[in-house]
Amino acid sequence: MKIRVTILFLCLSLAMVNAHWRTFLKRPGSRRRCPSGFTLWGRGCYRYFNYKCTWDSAARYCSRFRQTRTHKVNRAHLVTIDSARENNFLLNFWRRRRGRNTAVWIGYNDKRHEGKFVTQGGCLPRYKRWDRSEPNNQHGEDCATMWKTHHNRDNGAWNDLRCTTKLAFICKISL
Ligand SMILES: [Ca+2]
Ligand SMILES: [Ca+2]
Repeated sequence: MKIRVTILFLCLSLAMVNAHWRTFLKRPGSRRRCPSGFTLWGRGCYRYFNYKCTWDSAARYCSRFRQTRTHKVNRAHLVTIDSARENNFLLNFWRRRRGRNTAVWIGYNDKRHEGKFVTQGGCLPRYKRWDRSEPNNQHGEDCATMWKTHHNRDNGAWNDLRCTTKLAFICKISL
């Protein structure tokens, strides 16, 4: 009888510790943190850089940032966009920071296979938001931007541009 009571007591104690720990993990900021200067949204950290860079330089610049958690390092990359919701978030994020800039680098290029846009790591995009008649590879355009034109009315659509164009960019750390 004594042993049964002890086991029951131990189980109850473990359940309480477990519940407490789960509540702690769910607290805002306790689980997902972004490095200084980055904004947390969903499962990502985002930062806008108003340095005018080629696509390659922007990608290299992003990779210097990282977020370290126990046993895991998440490195930053040029922003990738996985859903219409994220594209919309990013459009508003960019609007608040862009000043007079009308295009910003995002993390896709078709340098290896014309017309097949992939991320820095070579993955296919999970979502696309190309503007009408884009990507058009005009004069060898291989790198993706989000852009603002009179025609698209600043709706977050994407356009390919020459990778050597110098633009501001957005880095993302996927959490
Ligand atoms: Ca191209
Ligand atoms: Ca284009």
